[in-house]
Amino acid sequence: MSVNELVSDQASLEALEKASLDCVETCFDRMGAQKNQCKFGKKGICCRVCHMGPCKITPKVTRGVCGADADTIVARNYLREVVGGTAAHSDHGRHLVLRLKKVAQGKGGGYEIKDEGALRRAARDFKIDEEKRTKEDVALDLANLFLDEFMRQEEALATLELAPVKRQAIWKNKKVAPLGIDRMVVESMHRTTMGVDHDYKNLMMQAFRTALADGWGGSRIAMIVSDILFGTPSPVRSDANLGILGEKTVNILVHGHEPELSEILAVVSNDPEMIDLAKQAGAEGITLAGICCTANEILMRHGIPIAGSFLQQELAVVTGAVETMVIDVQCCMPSLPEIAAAYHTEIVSTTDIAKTPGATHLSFKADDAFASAKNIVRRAIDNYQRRDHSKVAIPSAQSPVIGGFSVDAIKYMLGGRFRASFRPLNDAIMAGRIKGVVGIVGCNNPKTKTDAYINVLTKELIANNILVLKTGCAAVASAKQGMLLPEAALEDAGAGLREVCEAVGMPPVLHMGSCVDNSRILEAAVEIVKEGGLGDDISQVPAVGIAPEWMSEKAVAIGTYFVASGINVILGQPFSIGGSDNVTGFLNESCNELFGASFHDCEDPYQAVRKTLEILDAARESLGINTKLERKLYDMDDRRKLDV
Ligand code: SF4
Ligand code: MSK
Repeated sequence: MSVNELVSDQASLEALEKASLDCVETCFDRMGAQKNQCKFGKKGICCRVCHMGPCKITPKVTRGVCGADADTIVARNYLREVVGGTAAHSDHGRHLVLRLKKVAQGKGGGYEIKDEGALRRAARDFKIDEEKRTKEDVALDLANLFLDEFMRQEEALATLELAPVKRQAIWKNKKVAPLGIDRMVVESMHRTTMGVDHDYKNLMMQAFRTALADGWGGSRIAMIVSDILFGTPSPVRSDANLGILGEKTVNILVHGHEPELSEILAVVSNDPEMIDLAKQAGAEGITLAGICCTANEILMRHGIPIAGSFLQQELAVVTGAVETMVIDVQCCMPSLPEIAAAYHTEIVSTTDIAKTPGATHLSFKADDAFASAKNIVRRAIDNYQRRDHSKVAIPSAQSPVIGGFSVDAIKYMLGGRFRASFRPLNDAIMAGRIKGVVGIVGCNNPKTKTDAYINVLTKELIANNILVLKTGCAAVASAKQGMLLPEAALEDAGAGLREVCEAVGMPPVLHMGSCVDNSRILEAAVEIVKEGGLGDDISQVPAVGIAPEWMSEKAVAIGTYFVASGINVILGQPFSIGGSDNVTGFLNESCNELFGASFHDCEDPYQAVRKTLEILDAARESLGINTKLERKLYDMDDRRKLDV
């Protein structure tokens, strides 16, 4: 395959060509080497939960040794994927809550409560008395409440109460309201081990229950606590793509997901003492940039540039210009040290739960965060002197980007300081200027040309007057194309969406953050419901979630909690469930009756646009707003009648 068929953007193209010249193998080569990937795995009909197996299901052999059929095996495998995603997001959340607790106890180790307003708002949401109390006292109560969310044995999660009451009732009636997050993960692993739960429907309901513990529990908690500790994001301008690497600066990349270390590195890399050291080493300064979701986290809060997305992690090293790549958890390829060995780059792993052979392990001590961060920066500066300039080729491509659209920031953009609200958005949807809202989320996957589906889809949606919210690597894909700028509205958006974006000065595609920030999309959906005029449950809002190029178990969990929350989800490649018609029918059809939403497979972006329009039109039809109406203002009386 030519490199043009593998990647979309010029920087990746150039780096991939360089990798080939440097005889460096990347995931694109390894994808090719995999040739025909396992058909049984793809269909979800390979079982290895006990050692009478592994068993696979074929037309002639319809049961495993124990008697499990395709339905049981596919449903068990699906639930285990949801568990993997839920565990990843939620463990991230747990680490942040533990940090908040230490900060509240005065043992924060350099961290502090950056957004007291966010803390007090969260406290009020969970009925914690915050008036006339110190922020530390309030933070301690909130941290304890969140820690209890992981441990609850018999009570449903308190965070579910952030959803509209109608949605909460659906979860209760269908018996999918999750108990403690840890309990859900443990119970799901128990139920999918040999000889326990064999009823595919029962297993699928547990998948929804576990995913809800992620979206409304672990991920939501991670997001709330990040905002309290590191600040609630607001719009900030920066740049994206490999071209942000400095020819003459010490380049440090932070890669992974948890923001604790990268937050401190953002400060330390600006420290005059460190910049002086870099100059003494012959560099002009220090460039800190991000890969994957850490990039999204530090872009949103510090305006630090994005070097690239998931499939650019190896390509960044191939530029030969990276002194240090700091990795923590999730989406960090084990191939990195081998690629780094072809250059001078040092891969530094920082968390004891995630070690990679060949990487230098420098255990990050959050209690002494500045010392840990300074040590990393000093090593990078030392390493600059080992850079082989004959091996350096930094692609020039980069695009400006605006990130930082938390729900608070969107409210502010729409209504200004004194009337911050979603009202103008709801009115625009009701009047037909905006057809609906779509969240485009998830990863890249070398099975398809990087970013191609995501970016065609994004352009088509905004041309159809659909406001697009983005997270994760899908957001980075659009950032690299210059689509996360207000100017994009002028060029690509339909007339109605353009009018709204121009009036408030916001892009038609909003960068809302990292993987755990998909819970911000749920928060936005709730705000739309609360604002009134578009139904009293999330399932009534003209909204769709799309994961065009997903690859991770986390995306499976995210899609599952979106559907359980009432948002239809379109997948660019189907889940590994094709071996069971019953499980496929359950996810693609039956769960509509349960949750008012289901999954849809659309292999190409144009099919996805058609499906999105169909779903949005149906939602608008049921709301009675599928014609261009005179603008009707929703008054206070109407709003009071809302049961949300
Ligand atoms: Fe085979 Fe059943 Fe064991 Fe799975 S649980 S590996 S189907 S015997
Ligand atoms: S980093 S999970 S590749 S979005 Fe969150 Fe990107 Fe997907 Fe990882």
